[in-house]
Amino acid sequence: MAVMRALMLLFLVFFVKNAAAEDCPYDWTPFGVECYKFISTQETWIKAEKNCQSNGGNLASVRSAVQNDFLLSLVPTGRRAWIGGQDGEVDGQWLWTDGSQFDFTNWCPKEPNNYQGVPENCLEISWNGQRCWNDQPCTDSMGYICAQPLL
Ligand SMILES: [Ca+2]
Ligand SMILES: [Ca+2]
Repeated sequence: MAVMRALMLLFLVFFVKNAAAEDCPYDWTPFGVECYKFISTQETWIKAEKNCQSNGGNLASVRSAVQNDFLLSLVPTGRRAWIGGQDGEVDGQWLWTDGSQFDFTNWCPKEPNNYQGVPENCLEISWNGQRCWNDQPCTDSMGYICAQPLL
C-alpha cells in the first residue's frame, strides 16, 4: 500500500510539475520564461501595446540575436510587426515597454531615421524584405508580437 501511495505521489508531482513548467496559452509559443504570439490584426502601436497588456504582458522586447530570430519565425513572410521599443520621450533614446535593458539592436541600414523629418518613435521588427528593424510612425497600423510570462 505504501508503495502504491508513493507511486501515486510521484506521478502527481511529475504531472503537476510538467503541467506548470511549460504552460503557454493555446496558440502561444514558449521561449525562455515567456510565451509569444504574432497577432495579425493591424493596430496602431499604442493599441497593440494595450492589447498585449490586457493579456498580462507587453509587446515583445528583444534581448539577443537568437531571440530576434525566434520572434521573426513567428511573423509570416512579407508581414510587418510592432514590437515594444519606443523613443517617444527623447528621440534616439530607445526603451522597451517591459522595462528591460535596450542593449541588443538589429537596425536595417540607415535606420532609425525619422524618415523625411517625420517623427518615427515606434519599432517594427521585420521591415521590408530584409527582416531588420525600422523606426516607424506610431500611428501606423500593422500586426504585432505580444509576450507574456509562462503560466
Ligand atoms: Ca524617433
Ligand atoms: Ca524609419
